[in-house]
Amino acid sequence: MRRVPLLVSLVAVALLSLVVVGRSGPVTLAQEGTPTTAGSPTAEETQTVFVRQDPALGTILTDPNGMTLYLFTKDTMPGESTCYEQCAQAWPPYTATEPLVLPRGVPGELTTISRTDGTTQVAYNGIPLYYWARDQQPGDTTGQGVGGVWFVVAPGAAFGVAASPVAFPVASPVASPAASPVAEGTVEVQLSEFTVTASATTFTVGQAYTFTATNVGGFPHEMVIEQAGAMNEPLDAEGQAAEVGPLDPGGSASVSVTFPEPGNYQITCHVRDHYPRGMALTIRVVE
Ligand SMILES: [Cu+2]
Repeated sequence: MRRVPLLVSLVAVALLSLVVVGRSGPVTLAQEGTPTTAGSPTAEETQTVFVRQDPALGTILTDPNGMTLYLFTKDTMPGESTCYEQCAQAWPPYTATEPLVLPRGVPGELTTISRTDGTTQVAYNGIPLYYWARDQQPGDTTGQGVGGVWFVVAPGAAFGVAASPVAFPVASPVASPAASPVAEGTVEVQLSEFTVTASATTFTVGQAYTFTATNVGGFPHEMVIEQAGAMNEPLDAEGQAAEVGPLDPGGSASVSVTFPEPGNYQITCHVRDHYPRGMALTIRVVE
């Protein structure tokens, strides 16, 4: 009589253990890499540079807020900056403190440069990284080509390699056309490892669009539509969050969005560390 409840509880404990084990090691997550430890800062917050898809320029490096980072072709020694005083006012060095972390899967290394004012500038593969003072929002790339010596930086870029036209070693499977404003209608979004592409990237304020996301990759992905540089703060879409998913591979879902004001927005996936790894496509909304 007494042994029955004991057996039952043992079985219950065994089942509970199975559930816990099953939760800690789903196959899809294990294949993708080390899971983020609960309670630690999220992977999105611990990367020094982020990878972003720009409709016109392709895959580029930004700071964690989504502000574009540039290289200066007059920096001729790896790991040394020649941009000071007036130059550094227009092109502020990207400074950060250790530890410097590259998103997983992004080739190369980050190092530091000790500037003469004591600040620490970040270099990628020896390339000193800068902001452009006239970029106002995350996703702006107005510094590209200025003076013929300032250019965005692609993941995998090597020091001293001609930067224009920009080559993108981490290529998107499908190019995102830099479209003019589109009419009201459906926008096809493709999610994969680790890019977001869309059939249109320029939109009009106040128009209703239906964004249909399809997961063409091999891992679960979601689609979040938000202000450029936001960290998983979806827009309001008719009283609901402008997000769908996570979608299993092959899955598809839609959300309707009306952009409230002009500016830069982004289509992202915030599953795990997909956002800093490149699942962020800048889109632009105009009057
Ligand atoms: Cu994803």
